[in-house]
Amino acid sequence: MKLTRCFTALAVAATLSASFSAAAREYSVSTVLSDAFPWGQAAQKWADLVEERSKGEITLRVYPNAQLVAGDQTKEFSAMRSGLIDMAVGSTINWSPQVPELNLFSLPFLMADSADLDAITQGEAGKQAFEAIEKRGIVPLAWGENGFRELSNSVKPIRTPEDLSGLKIRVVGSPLFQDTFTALGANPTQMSWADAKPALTTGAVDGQENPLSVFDVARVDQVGQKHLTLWHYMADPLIFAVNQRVWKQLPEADRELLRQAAIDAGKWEIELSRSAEAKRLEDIRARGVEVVELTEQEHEAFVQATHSVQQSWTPKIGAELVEAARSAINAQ
Ligand code: X2X
Repeated sequence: MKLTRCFTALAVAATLSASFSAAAREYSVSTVLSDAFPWGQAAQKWADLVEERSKGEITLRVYPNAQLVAGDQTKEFSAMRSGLIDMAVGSTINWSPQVPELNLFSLPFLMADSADLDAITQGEAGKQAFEAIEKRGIVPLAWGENGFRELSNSVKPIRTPEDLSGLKIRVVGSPLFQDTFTALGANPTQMSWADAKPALTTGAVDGQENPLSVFDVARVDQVGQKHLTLWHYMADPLIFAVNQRVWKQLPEADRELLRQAAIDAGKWEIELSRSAEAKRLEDIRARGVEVVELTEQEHEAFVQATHSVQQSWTPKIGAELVEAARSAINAQ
């Protein structure tokens, strides 16, 4: 009798723990852009690799369009920290309100090209950026990429900071962008990506800034954005990351699996994204968008006009981190 009861109790416990672990095997992954974009594809690749390598034991379910935070992309990091979201593939821009160090990547004209970006993410500065994320309760695993952000508008070709004067430009909700576009004489307006396209359609704003992949896939040309200036003023890397409590509950082998899959998905997506740029630009031109390529001198005028932003934001980001990034760039 006693033995039977004991057996029953054990069986119940076993069933409970099996169903608990089965339920705990699905995790939510937040992204801002869907798998029509490299960003969403990065998250899906992560999910596919994890599914395959765990033999179906771990499922990452991707929720695009910042839907887990009702479209408010700058709340994604907090939602992940509080456990409302298990994991995310997020942009440094969207997480920078909670992790000021991530504004590093938004400093105008700090990085000239992909080599500069890689020098930062793959070196000491990248390590410091990851430590800053970790300190705030999130475990960063790997880098991906949204891309170098270019400037578009519906009014006129932009070749000089003066051309931007008074133009209403939609920017993401990080205060640094407010400062950059104010320094350029524009009239910046913060709004989420969900609100950006309607605002461009109605003409509530004149312009926006996003990587070529976003301009191309979202068909930003169709909402009147006929002028595109290639100024490469900054690039936002993506970061694959996990809530700390979720991470701590995982067995070591699963952590390793998740981390390696994120690293592999990130590398895959960065390559995919970069190799598609030339064709995207060609397609954008073919749709009748007037593309402005700046001369070195014209480019330099934008660098000078935003110099004050580099200075005022360096202490907020951390002088040591900015210095590490600059030496990584210079050491190439
Ligand atoms: O909102 C944007 O511009 C986007 C999609 O690029 C980001 O989430 C940073």
